[in-house]
Amino acid sequence: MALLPIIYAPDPRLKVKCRPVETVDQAVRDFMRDMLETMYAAPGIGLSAPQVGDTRRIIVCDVAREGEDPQPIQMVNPEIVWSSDEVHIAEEGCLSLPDHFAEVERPGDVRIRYLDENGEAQEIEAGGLLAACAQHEMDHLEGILFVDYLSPLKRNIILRKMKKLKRQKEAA
Ligand code: K1U
Ligand code: ZN
Repeated sequence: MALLPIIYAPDPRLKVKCRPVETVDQAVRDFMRDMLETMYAAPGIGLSAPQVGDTRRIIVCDVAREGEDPQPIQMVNPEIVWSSDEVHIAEEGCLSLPDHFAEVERPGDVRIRYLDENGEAQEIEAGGLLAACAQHEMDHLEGILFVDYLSPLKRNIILRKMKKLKRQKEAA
């Protein structure tokens, strides 16, 4: 088990379109286990491979509330095969943009097709927080961050603050 370092924006590695996984083997399973461990430690409710410097189409989510049993979901090559016309607006955060939050509008319900940790094809219908989280993570696989949905003014304020934080960390 290993904690993986999370990449902070702005970083070109967060703007890359990820490539499909060809085979779900033990190395992929080990990587997804490390991603889950990293997500729980952060703490977060989701994590995508590019956030830890990997260009494969892999995401993990767990939207269980505090006190509930964990409900980890590991998705390889996830695709949205149906989205509701109804949209939801909800506040989102991002482990690559720590301490920044904004409202994002997305389809409220989605059907997602993916390969599970055994390489088996699965389809789930997600709503609520899981729908928002899975769409946020799948955006990461396209190089899209939640700030890309904001006005240029709001996006630039957040990215400027992130650049300043990086400079301060480098100087420390
Ligand atoms: O992809 C990421 O950066 C993870 C991100 C996922 C996400 C959050 C909110 C809406 C959509 C997607 C996070 O997990 S940010 C941290 C967070 O939301 C959280 C942390 C601790 C407890 C509860 C939530
Ligand atoms: Zn994110």
